[in-house]
Amino acid sequence: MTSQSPRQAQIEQVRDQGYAVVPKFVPQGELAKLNDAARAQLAGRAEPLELEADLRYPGAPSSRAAAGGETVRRLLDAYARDPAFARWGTAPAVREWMQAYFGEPVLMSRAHHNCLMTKHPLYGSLTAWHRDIRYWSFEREDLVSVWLALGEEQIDNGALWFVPGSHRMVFDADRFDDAKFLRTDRADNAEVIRAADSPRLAPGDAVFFHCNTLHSAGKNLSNAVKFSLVYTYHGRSNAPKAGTRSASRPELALE
Ligand SMILES: O=C(O)CCC(=O)C(=O)O
Repeated sequence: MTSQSPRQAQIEQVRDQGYAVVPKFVPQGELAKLNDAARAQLAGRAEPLELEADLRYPGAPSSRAAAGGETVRRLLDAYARDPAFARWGTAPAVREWMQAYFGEPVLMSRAHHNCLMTKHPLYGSLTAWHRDIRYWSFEREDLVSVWLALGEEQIDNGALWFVPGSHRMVFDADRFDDAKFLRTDRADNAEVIRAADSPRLAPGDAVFFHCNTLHSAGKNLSNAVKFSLVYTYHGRSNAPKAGTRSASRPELALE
């Protein structure tokens, strides 16, 4: 019997559970560069930015004029912001993982995620239960994101929660609200969420997760900003639908 490589085991876990944590995915030296770039980018506040006040998820300021109204949630287009971010998004380790998962050449979407997420202690919001496919329009619902923890991520500073196996569950449309968040007023949804887990991430750990995996995240109750770099990939045969936001930006082929 041949034993499975660590990467193949991670891929099987994403197929089966919808997500997999890969410890120490980024070497220490590169992680330090990513952290430096992240802090410089937040201080520089170059557009395009998404502010907490724009989305107004629970815990966010009510407007840009309110206290904390300028709090950044996402620094968009991470790929173009800094060479360290671009290097990570197209790193051989990411490309090889994705090619092994999709079984074909892969592309990175620059229209979705492709961001540095910041979660701030005071005005950082919580994100309710959802599937990322709500953002996207592709031929097939088969995309995988990589969430890279630049620092510690745990329940107290707003880490992600996942429902194992939820990417394979079939839900009627009325299980979700108009914004495609899982409705919290339903006992059947509460039952699904009961199985959720929040993996603790160390700096440099990555979580790979499928676009249909139900996930959420809490508020940041610590006193430090949490930084995470997030990119999404798909196989070459799975094209974005013409005329949708998913097709609005040229994609990046990982060669
Ligand atoms: O950090 C968070 O609040 C969760 C973000 C998230 O789930 C998303 O952007 O899809």
